[in-house]
Amino acid sequence: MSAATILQELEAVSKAAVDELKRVTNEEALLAWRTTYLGKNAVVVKAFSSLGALPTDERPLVGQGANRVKAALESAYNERAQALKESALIQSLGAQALDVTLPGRPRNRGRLHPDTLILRELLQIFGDMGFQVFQSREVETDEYNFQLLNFPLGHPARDMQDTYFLDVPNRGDNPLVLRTHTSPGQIRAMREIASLNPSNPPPVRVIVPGMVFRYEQVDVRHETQFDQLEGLAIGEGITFSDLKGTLTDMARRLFGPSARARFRASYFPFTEPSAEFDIQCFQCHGKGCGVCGGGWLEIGGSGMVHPVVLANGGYDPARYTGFAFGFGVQRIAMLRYGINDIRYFWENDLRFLEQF
Ligand code: FA5
Repeated sequence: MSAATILQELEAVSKAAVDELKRVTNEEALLAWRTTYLGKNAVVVKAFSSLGALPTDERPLVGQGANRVKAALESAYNERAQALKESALIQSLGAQALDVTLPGRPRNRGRLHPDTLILRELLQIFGDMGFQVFQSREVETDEYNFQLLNFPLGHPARDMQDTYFLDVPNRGDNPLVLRTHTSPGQIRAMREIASLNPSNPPPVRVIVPGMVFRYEQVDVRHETQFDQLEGLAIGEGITFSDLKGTLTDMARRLFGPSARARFRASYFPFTEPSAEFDIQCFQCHGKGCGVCGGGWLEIGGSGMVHPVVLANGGYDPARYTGFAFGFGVQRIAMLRYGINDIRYFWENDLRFLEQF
């Protein structure tokens, strides 16, 4: 075969190979293509072995031509192999994986529950005033939940807090209950602190946060399970003014200097005198609406610790006085964040939770 024929054949094969390569869409066909056009029987490989039969002066021409075609075919092969690899990757990831114009997918970030947020704020406020956190138990005895707080057996004031009793037999007049309020923590804190020095008990300044339970009709303001924050200060010379000053300061720090708060005479067996503590409603500003009823939202009860309770806690009522308060934490969060229904707190609806 002459050099001219070999070169023509190389050109034709090269063109056919490149055309065919365009139609190769999978790895198997690609390998077959490689065997045909670059394998040991390929035209380009044979062109090299035919060099010896050519006249010496034609060999460089054919050698260079064969090298050029071989390099072009190898480069076309590599390019196609890479393209096939990429399209396989795209398919395995899904077509949109490479749509660089799509906005990023935001990651869901955890956040604190409004209850936790408000509780932390309250702990900070009372911590600044020198109150320490005291943790009390959720399952209580009737004795601590009621009797030591001056609710004797059969006392009508027990009806103020509908109670969940635990079905534990043989407990007589002292059944186990889910605590209906955090006030039993008053007795437990007093007894623990008094026991440090029974003849000269140290002053008390504690707050008791925690879940409480009541068998109640659920509505916008009432849940069967909610948080309270109890406060207790015992010492010599503590008066009702200290209570007012403490709670008024708390209200200003929580709701701002223009917040309106009021004390309203009330009754609790374990405080005397007693007062409810109300904050003006965020929704109607005192006019009265579906959230508050009468323009004010009750956030807690308070009063001077009853002498019987002081004595039950190990403090001589002739020497010591004290004040106590107990707030509904969700009620405070409702006011602080403008939440108009207490049921949102435990529904776990992300549309609610994501707002905090
Ligand atoms: C008490 O529980 C008293 N232990 C408070 C107290 C402590 C008075 C110390 C004096 C001294 P009361 O039942 O009013 O009081 O509840 C206190 C607060 O808990 C209420 O003002 C309200 O903010 C909240 N609360 C009461 N019931 C519910 C309920 N079902 N759901 C949500 N919050 C409630």
